[in-house]
Amino acid sequence: MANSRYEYVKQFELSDTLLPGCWIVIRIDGRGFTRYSQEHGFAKPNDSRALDLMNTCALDVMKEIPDIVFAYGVSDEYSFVIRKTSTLYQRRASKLVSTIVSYFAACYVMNWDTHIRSVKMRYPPAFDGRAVCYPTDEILRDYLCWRQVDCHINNQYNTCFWTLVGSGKSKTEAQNILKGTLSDFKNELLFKDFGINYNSLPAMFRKGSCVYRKRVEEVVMKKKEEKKEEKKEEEEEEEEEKEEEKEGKEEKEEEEEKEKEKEEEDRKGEEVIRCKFKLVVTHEDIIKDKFWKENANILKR
Ligand SMILES: Nc1nc2c(ncn2[C@@H]2O[C@H](COP(=O)(O)OP(=O)(O)OP(=O)(O)O)[C@@H](O)[C@H]2O)c(=O)[nH]1
Ligand SMILES: [Mg+2]
Repeated sequence: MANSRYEYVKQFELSDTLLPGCWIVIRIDGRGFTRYSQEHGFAKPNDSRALDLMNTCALDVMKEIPDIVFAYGVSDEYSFVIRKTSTLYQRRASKLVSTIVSYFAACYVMNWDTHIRSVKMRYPPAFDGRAVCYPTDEILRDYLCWRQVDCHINNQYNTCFWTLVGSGKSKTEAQNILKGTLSDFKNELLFKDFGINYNSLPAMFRKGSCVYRKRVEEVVMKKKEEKKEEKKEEEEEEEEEKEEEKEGKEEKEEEEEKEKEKEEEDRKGEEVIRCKFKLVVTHEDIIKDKFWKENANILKR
């Protein structure tokens, strides 16, 4: 088919293909969520319903795009890690970012009522998004550490800030008390003045949320499966027996069959462990090696 004379405009579309062989992280962030959370009466500094809603949306995104191997969320942001070898949308940044960000926002609206039942959504949420490539596993892990450390610093500050405000201090007074203070001071302030043990606060607030496919072991009773197999086998055996009768086969073969049957009989009721990968949301430390050793499958993909 002949090209139209307007086809030349395609030359203005620049390539935005992301580097091959690198991890791709798409980070999305709620637009103007300081106001959005106020308008919808989110609890300060953390609203479990709003965070659960974000996690549900992240799960939905991961179900839709299997090339995402890990996601980490905190506050109004989520980072989605796409596997190194992915060729999804030919690794075009704009396609990847716009698909993930729009799907996430749509899921946020769709899932709102399940999580935030008592509040009517007053106006549509929006998210921005960006794509960044990380060339090695180590740098990817450092990226995720950066986000989790950020989660800790912000959460500890916000917990102190809102506890002080809740105790009657003005926002300026609370700011001045916390200005330039270190982590230990904040922990002590919470404990000594308010009897709050920071480490006993919900892990979702302190550690953020991880979404990934976890290797889980499932105990399956072999008996159930065997019943189906046995039925099939019995039918096949009957068929074979007819054939053998016809062919006049020797008794030896019949004995072998009986032996086999006996062995299978002995194995009935055995518990068999099957491995499968299940999408989970957890709130754990992703800075230490432990997590990555226990879930080595994530970075292998
Ligand atoms: N009350 C409450 N607010 C939250 C919660 N999670 C996120 N937020 C709000 O969302 C904001 C997220 O920070 P930012 O992304 O830097 O601020 P933003 O207003 O979204 O601004 P832009 O991202 O630049 O558009 C926080 O400052 C909080 O005000 C929550 O669980 N409870
Ligand atoms: Mg934001």
